[in-house]
Amino acid sequence: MSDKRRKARVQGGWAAPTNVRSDRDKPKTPSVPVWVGKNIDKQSTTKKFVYEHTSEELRQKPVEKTISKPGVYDISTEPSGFSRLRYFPDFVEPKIANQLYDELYHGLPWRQRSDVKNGEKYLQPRLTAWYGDHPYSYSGVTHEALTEWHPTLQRIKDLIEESTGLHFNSMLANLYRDGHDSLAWHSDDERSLGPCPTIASISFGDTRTFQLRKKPPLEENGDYTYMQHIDVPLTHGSLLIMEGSTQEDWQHRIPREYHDRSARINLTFRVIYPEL
Ligand SMILES: O=C(O)CCC(=O)C(=O)O
Repeated sequence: MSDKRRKARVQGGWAAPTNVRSDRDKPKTPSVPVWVGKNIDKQSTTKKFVYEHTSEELRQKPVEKTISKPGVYDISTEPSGFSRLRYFPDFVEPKIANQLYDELYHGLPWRQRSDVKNGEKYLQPRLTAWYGDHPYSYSGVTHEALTEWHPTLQRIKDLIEESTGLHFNSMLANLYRDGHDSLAWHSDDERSLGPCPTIASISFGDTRTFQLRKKPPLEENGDYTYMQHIDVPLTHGSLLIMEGSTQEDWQHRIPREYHDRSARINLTFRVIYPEL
């Protein structure tokens, strides 16, 4: 019998149940169990490897939400009160929205302004115009306001005020020339806006995603990883109203896009209290 076949028979013999094996079937060569000398039947003295999840790994990021339907959304109720969004995607019908977009695009004195970050001045990645009775300061820069409301702005302001019962005395206009233009994370929480400001934001032109993220509690040391994020695709003619603690408890931004986008205009109507 060849070596190979003998080995095969011996192995087959080990595989058979021991109680039915006759003497004849016993392996002819004395064989040593393969585990002898390998200590696998002895209690291990070393600690067995046990995979332990850290509390960090078990934390789940909250599922990102998207708001695209009309409605009133209470996005959080703490710590400082409720934060509420009201969304009206079809606030201005498309034909009128086209006309308003053209008038704003060609009629406002758009300029690229600077912000200051960590002591350095840099050009904002968008164009702006500021209207109202008072100057406005944010990101370390004070912007003089145009006090003479452009007729198209006055028309839009009237429309929003009549529909909502709210009143505004200031407005920041942003023109995002294409998908590369953006607005960084921030809150509209300047002192001059007072506590819990209500801000009405109307959009014309290409849809851009307005993103919100909940501010983390102190113990998170500014880490937003596990905080709730909400996307609101702001469409042509849509109106979004931010109320309550939205500025205190959330940040928002318009991120840069990696797909082609055409221009978009956004107007945010606010109330400025110069005495604050
Ligand atoms: O463009 C937008 O929709 C957001 C504008 C905004 O956040 C702001 O003007 O503070």
